[in-house]
Amino acid sequence: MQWAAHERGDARSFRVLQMKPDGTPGKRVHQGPLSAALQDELSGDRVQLADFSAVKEAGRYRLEVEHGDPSASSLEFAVGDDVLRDPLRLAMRAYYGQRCGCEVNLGGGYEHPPCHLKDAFDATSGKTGLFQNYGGWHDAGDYGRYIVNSGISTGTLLWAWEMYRDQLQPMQLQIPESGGSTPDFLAEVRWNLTWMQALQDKDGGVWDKQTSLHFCGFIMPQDDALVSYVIGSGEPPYKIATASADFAAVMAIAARVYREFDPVFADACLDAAKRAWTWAMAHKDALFLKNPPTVSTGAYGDAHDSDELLWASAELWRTTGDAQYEAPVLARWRALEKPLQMDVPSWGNVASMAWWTYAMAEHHGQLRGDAKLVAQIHASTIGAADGLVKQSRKNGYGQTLAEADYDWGSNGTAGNQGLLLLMAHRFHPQGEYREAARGNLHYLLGRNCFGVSWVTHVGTNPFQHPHHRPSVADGIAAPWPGLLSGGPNRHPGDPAAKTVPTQPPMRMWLDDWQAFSMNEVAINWNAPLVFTLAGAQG
Ligand code: 9MR
Ligand code: ZN
Repeated sequence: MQWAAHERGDARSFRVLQMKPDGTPGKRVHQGPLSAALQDELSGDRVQLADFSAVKEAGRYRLEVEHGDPSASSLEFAVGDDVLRDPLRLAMRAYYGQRCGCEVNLGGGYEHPPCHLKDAFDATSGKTGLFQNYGGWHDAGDYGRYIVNSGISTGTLLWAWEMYRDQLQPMQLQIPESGGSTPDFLAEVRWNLTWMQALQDKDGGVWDKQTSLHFCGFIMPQDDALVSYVIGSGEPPYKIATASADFAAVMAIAARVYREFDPVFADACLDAAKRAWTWAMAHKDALFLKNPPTVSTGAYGDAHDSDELLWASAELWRTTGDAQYEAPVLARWRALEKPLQMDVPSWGNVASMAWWTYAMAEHHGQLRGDAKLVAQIHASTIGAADGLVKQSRKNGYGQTLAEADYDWGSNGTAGNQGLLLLMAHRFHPQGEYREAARGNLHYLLGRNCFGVSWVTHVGTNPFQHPHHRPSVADGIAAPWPGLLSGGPNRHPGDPAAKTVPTQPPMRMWLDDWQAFSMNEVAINWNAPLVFTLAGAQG
């Protein structure tokens, strides 16, 4: 582990002090030289590195730099094998805090009664009348629920289960289902899956979202009297190919994961997945590019559904082994004009999720896929991961983000780069990929130019003012726990964010609840955080 110190002038050495139980610094346990200073372009800071990986004894420490008088000192930090365990639990439990349609009680006053119980079909869905569908997770700082974003979020979490079950199965989340026969982690994810299932029409197609027509004010969810409408494209066939394909992918994963706990539910998931896939394949032109004129909640507009269809096909094939689902994957691969390339996943681009699930598909413990394609997936993943590792070496703070990554939700990108690195680690465990993924966690949890932890209630100096309605409206000073800030954005997208003067990209952040393009929280950013926290351990 390293500590990046940004100091006024260059210093030569540092020391690590162990904190005493009374919170004062105790004995010096380590000292060493600081690296030569480097100019970090992403923050504008002059950075020196302190390598204290020799400090292995669990405990709380502080780092001091000889720097004239008085000597400069870091915030307190913890060393230990289990330092990521509580952050993992909090980041996952945050989904319970996002639940819609039921009573939520996280303790400490973070609670609300059931919310958003008035539901109806909007004309854009092609139907009219009432609609009873409570549930799901509030997407972000708003109370909308969106299939596309639910797709990548629940998909990422279920992958975390498939890959890091040892970390996740023992986790106690203190949710209403705790103590039942399904592990807490899966019970929480099922809450959102059940909501998603209700957005599937009888013909197999899936609507875009269930939200009010406009965002409500900064009020508690139970005080939001707006009707939650099922919203579609506003023109036939009303349902959406991207949403339907993401839905199919997630339900196909769920069919694998829940089978041992609830085969009836697993069967329902598989059936829903197949019907959504068939609908999406037959309606590739049914896109949701922007909101219909009557609606102004989040759009998650996406002009390309080929990546979602690829993901749905690959997951269904992995679950069933049925060649009809493999065929589109092989066809897409053979039609590629350039070598296969692994992008960092995002809500709008899930192509690499498709390739990775293809490469992980097993049958009786044997890899099932075309050996040549699997080899190409491995190689291109390693290539992309090598690029990230190289970038992290250039950065003073050791994260893998480059300048272009400092967009809306850059902290989510840091999480998804962690996911890519952990895929590389799976394909090539000898590499440094897991260490680079850990580097992104250090960055998110405090090793950044603000010395701030971007996860609420985690670390010595967590951020305080997320764009998150319950955190603002509940009358409690501290925000709801376990939520990841969207993070720095070099393209400020709201009036509060626009008050930040133009600076190096990492500095384009503000701990202000109004700055939604920099400091909102979202289920698709917490999911790769959970994944990376789970995969970085062990
Ligand atoms: O995460 C989304 C980001 O990629 C987009 O640039 C941005 C603007 O369209 O929207 C983000 O998603 C928001 C969604 O539309 C509504 N709920 C809050 C989401 C996070 O800010
Ligand atoms: Zn709600």
